[in-house]
Amino acid sequence: MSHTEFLNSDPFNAARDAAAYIAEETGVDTHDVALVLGSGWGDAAHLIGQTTATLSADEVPGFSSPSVVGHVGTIRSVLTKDGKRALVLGARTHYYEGKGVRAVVHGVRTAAAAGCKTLVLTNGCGGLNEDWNPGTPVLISDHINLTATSPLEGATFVDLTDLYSARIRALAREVDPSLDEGVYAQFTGPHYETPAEVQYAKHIGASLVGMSTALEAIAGRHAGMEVFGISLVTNLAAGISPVPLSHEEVLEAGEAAGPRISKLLAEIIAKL
Ligand code: 8IG
Repeated sequence: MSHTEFLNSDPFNAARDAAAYIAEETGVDTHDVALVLGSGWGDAAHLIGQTTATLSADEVPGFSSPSVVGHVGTIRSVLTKDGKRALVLGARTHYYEGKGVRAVVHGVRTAAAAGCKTLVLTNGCGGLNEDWNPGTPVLISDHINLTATSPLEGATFVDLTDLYSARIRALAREVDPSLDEGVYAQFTGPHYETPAEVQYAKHIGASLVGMSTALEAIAGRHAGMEVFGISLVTNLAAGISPVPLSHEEVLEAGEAAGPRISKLLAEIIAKL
């Protein structure tokens, strides 16, 4: 059976299998916190602690290699200074890859099955607030799921009030009081929004636009984890700035943000 067939035959059983494989291969029975690294965040986990094991995602049951360059296909076990075990998922599957929602949330369900009580979701996204220069990290306070789908199937009525932990957002602001908050709208992509779609997102209350996170957050809440989300605004969303941003500028801003977001992540995780 292929990884995809295995995953689709029973997603929760596949997550338990993946967690058992991770426990076996890392030698760590229970992980405490899971970290999903989005674009721009690939190097941000290095200050969290010491990597004790690195697995290639495609060897873990139900996972497949990511198709986007810049999304590292590894799963790492990291030991923090205060003894927490972090599971760092560098292998996000995006909805636009067409592998289905079960594949999108498999990493999150695996993290829950591996024992993680906290889920840290990071992403790179477009910003609607002109004050957010490329390279600005923004806390996610809530989301709008524009994918027209859900990771939950059947009559699974999960409450999403306060989905993004107010407690952990407060911890993040203790680390960096200048952090702003925003509402993240998940579009399906893979195309970016038109300026009209960005205005629509603004009218319905979004201030961040991207192609991930919301579906994973829902699966995380369903699995009983405390969810924290943080975006790196890598560009102003289409039509927000009168001046088109140069790709070079965006990359530079992202690079410049590296040390700040690395330190931020490590300090937030230390406070959990
Ligand atoms: I990086 O402007 C990044 N990812 N949907 N829109 C959407 N996704 C993104 C964007 C953006 N920038």
